[in-house]
Amino acid sequence: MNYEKYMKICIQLAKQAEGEVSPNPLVGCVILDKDGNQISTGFHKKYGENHAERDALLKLKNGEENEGTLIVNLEPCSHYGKTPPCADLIIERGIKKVVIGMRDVNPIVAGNGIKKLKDAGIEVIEDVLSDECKKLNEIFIKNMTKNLPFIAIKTATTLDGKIATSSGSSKWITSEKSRKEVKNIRKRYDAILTTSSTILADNPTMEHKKKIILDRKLKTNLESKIYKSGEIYLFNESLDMFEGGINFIKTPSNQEKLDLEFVIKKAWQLGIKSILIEAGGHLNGEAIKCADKIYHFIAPKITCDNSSLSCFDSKKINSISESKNFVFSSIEMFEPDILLTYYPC
Ligand code: AOF
Ligand code: ZN
Repeated sequence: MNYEKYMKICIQLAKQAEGEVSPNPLVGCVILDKDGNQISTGFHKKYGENHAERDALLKLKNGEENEGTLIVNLEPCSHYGKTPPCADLIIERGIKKVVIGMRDVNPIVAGNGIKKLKDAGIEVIEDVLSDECKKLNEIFIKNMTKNLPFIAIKTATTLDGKIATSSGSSKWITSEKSRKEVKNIRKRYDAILTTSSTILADNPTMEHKKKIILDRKLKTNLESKIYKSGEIYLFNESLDMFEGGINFIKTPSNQEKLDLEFVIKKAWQLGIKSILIEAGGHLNGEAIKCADKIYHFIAPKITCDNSSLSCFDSKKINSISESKNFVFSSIEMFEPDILLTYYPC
């Protein structure tokens, strides 16, 4: 039986809820009857609502799932949370085989769902398209295993890695199609993060539900477009208060640079599970140390300008062996640009 085909459907279903389920995982489910015909699908649509398995099973009313197969990208849960355990419902409904993409990394489930199913005599097949399933839930995995938010960086450059000319001209390096895709990427993250330099240079709107702004010396004008919508977390060295709809968060002062680790830990305490950094070369150069993923749009342009601004800008290194290494994950066209996605090694 080609379960990979159905696991791909689970992943596609799960992705429909991107941006809606945090802090929970993205989960999709397919059910086959005993003859292998697809009879139902489901997915986890919104935080607090039915899990994918329950969503798919509850659509079936006449017992046609009896002795059937359930395919799901994450191990079914075994705990009483917002809903009763999915493993119990699967057993109750007489499913004979469960095909899983990856084990749950949530310590309250972690193997217990599989054990419950096996104890009830259900055959369990594990690790079908496990790499794809882990990628789908990379945020959830980082959160559960490290107790920290997932950090992604988005940048848009010319072929020579530049984000603006030396005079600051940057509109527009990438195409409208690329900029539209940025909006889709943003949706996957709880918060976006940017800096005073970016706000002062571009006065961007950056439509998003949560915005983290690094402005140590409070140089930005609170009338800037970015402050007009969303929940604002303004990290600075002088104020610690909530005023005018803005959460001012005081960071340690007398440091050469703003302590990004402090910001990330504080964000975690505030319940932020994932952050998309959209800033300039200096912050990116710092953030690269703690980044989990990079989205890099590249336009087919070359500035040839030796003092134009680079997308990752930090200390000088002497040898290529000191550079940070990455693995490419995907390459997509957003005419005429490309989007390269890569991960630290
Ligand atoms: C989901 N959706 O489809 C599956 C999940 O907060 P609760 O009670 O909804 O439980 C969340 C946990 O349930 C989650 O961390 C994960 O371990 C497990 N499975 N969660 O939100 C789903 N299958
Ligand atoms: Zn569940």
